[in-house]
Amino acid sequence: MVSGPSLDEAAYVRGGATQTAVKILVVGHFAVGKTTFIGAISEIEPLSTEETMTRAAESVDDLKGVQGKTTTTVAMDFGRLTISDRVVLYLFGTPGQQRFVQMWEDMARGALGALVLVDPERLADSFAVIDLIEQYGLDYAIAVNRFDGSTPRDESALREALDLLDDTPVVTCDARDERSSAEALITLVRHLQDRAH
Ligand SMILES: Nc1nc2c(ncn2[C@@H]2O[C@H](COP(=O)(O)OP(=O)(O)O)[C@@H](O)[C@H]2O)c(=O)[nH]1
Ligand SMILES: [Mg+2]
Repeated sequence: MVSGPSLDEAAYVRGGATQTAVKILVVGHFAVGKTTFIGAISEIEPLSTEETMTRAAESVDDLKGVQGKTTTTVAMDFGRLTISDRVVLYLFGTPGQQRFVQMWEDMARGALGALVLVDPERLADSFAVIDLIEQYGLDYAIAVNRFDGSTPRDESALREALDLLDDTPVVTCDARDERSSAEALITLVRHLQDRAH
């Protein structure tokens, strides 16, 4: 288990003002929208290590119901979002497939928390990633990426299916939309601040 820094410990001075750099993981299973999410909100050109899927990966990654998805993140996405004068988020998109489990060791280090993207139509696919989050002791919030045509699921059913604690925030977002994605991250940061106090 990795114990993360507190918000205050991450403070540094930039341009004469004290800013707090906060490392946040954006995690989720294959094709849940991590690259889309970071691309929608990053104020720097997002760094993405997408690579055309190899045939080998095709047999591992479940492509059912995900048409037109021909790339997968082999390592991670990286982006930055300033949410206030004081707080800058550094976002690391981290794949949730079990075969990336070794990467988590590095990614979780120094992370304050994680936003878990969830597809309401493929809830069972999120079990593995939530297990990883809990294994690394990261605080998290759930962002339900509402794909077109997906039926809105009631929150209590989703909480039960994912076996969430009562105080774990659940928000809905559209990973393509800057505003709703930023709101999901702000919900996470508030939750992390609450837990720190
Ligand atoms: N309709 C719709 N498509 C989405 C949404 N989020 C992601 N996608 C699409 O779903 C596919 C997988 O998204 P991607 O960001 O690559 O997933 P990742 O594997 O988690 O990085 C891509 O073709 C996206 O364009 C969404 O909110 N609505
Ligand atoms: Mg990706």
